[in-house]
Parts: sequence; C-alpha cells; structure tokens
Amino acid sequence: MHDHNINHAFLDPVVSGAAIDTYYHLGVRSDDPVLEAFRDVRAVVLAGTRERVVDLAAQWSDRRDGAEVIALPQEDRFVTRYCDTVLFASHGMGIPSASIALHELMRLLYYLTAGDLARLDDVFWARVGTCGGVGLEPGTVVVSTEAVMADLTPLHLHAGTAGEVGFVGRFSSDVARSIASLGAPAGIPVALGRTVTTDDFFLGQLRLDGALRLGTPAGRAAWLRGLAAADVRGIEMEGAVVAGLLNSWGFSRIAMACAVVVNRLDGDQIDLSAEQLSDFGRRAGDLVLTHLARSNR
Ligand code: R2B
Ligand code: URA
Repeated sequence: MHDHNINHAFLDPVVSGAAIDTYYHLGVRSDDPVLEAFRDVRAVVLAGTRERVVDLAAQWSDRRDGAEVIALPQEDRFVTRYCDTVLFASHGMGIPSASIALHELMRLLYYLTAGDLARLDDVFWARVGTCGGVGLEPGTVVVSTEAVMADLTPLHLHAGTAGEVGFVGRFSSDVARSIASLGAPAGIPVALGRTVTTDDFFLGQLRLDGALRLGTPAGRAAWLRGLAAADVRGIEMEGAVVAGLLNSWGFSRIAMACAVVVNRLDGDQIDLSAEQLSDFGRRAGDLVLTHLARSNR
C-alpha cells in the first residue's frame, strides 16, 4: 500500500474511536452497529446499478451456502450489500458519481480493517459493468488491463487547487489474465485489453445519436479506428477513476469486467432485448465471482 497517500489525519481518529465518520452517500456512520458484521471484508465488488448489486449479492450468497445478505438501509444514493466477506456497492454513472462512491468505500474499508495495511492490501476490488465494444459483438466481456482517456492518456486527470493530478489507470495484470481465462470454460466470449473511460456517454464517446451532434461520421470512425489500433476493446465511464483512486492507495488486486452492449463499429444505439441485457450483464459478474471464489479463500 502507498501509506503516504492515505489520509491518516482524517482516518486514524475514526479507527481509534476519537471521531466518527459519516459515509453520507452510503447512508451509514462509523459508529453504526450494523458495520460490525462487515469486519471480515476481503473484497469489494462495484456495479453501476441497484439491480446489479442486489443480483450479485444474491448470486454470491448462493455460492456461499446461502450466507446472509445484509443491506445498508439507506438507498437513495448508493446501494450496498454485504455477504460472506464481500461488500457489493453501486457507484452510479460516470466519473463524478463513481469518485464519490470510491472515496467513501475506501474510507469505510480503512475503518473496517482498523487501518491494517496488510489486510487492506489483501482486499480485492472489481467493477462489473457494461461497455461499448470496439469491434466486439454484444455479449463479449471486456476484461481491462488499463483504463485510458479518450486521447489514450493512461490516467484519470483531476484538476484541483493543487494543479492537475494524474491517477494511474492500470488494472492488475495477473488478476485480469486470471479472470479472462475463466471465459472459455464458461462459454463466455472474453477480450482482454484496454478500456477508454469518458466523462459523457454521447458527445464524450463520439456518438452521433445525441440531442446535439457535434462530430462527423468520418471523425467518429477515425477515433474508433485509433482506439482499435491502440488495443482498446471497450468504452465506458468509470474505469479510470476506479483504478486511479485505488492505485493511489496501492491496492494490488483491482479488476474491471464489462459486458459489451453495442459494437461501436456497427452503430451507436443499444437495442438489445431485456433478456439479452440481463444475460449479458450477468456474464461479467459470473467471471468476477468465479475468480473471487477461487482466489480469495
Ligand atoms: C457503462 O454503462 C453506463 C452508461 O450506459 C455507464 O455507467 C458505463 O460505464
Ligand atoms: N456504456 C458506455 O459507457 N458506452 C456504451 O456504448 C455502452 C455502455
């Protein structure tokens, strides 16, 4: 872990009990007794939506002999579940939302592990989501090696009072390879490669079906060709900040698996049926939970 990047001034008094931390968007405080059941946490699985979090926790419970699923009661911002050493949490859509979720979850993890860096280093983090595929058919799962910005810079850039700070977008390569290797035996098509994280779904991903149309078909095609040539397999909206913030603390096991819902080389609109969306959405979770079941205990 990178001890120097951890906000000890704020977090250590919470661990000692001298201060209470309010995880405002998770809807819980550090002195809430419900958190005692979370103390054995060894993994955090993130997803964009409430439905995916609830489904992932239920699937994990099934794999763990029906272990109890505990919910944090407040759900108006993020949705959180805990089941047998795994914390499941939603992060909403986009970098600003995911950043808020990550800050509060990292603070919570520090509190739950009593600031024990060895225990923190053992925590596995994964984002399970969807993405636009770059030359990949819907249903393929993109396992990310690295999140890059739209211009291929391999960072999440934050512009603040201290100037511009770059957070490294790398995912753990051994974990990525291990998750990707689970695709073939499960009959799930997998692509291993880089992912672009954008801060908008329409203009930021050079779609031509937004309310505004700023780009041209030729510009769009050239961008996508450039992505393909740079080993980018998927386009999504949170990976760089998830990897960036987790890398800043030095977590060593960080992964992202996203199911393709549209091949961007074919178009912009996502017109899958509800069944396809649900089936494809589950695939990324299946791979991550299988990896977790095999590696974490
Ligand atoms: C993938 O899908 C969402 C947009 O539809 C966004 O959260 C993402 O990263
Ligand atoms: N999520 C994205 O951000 N982009 C897509 O094209 C599909 C899902």
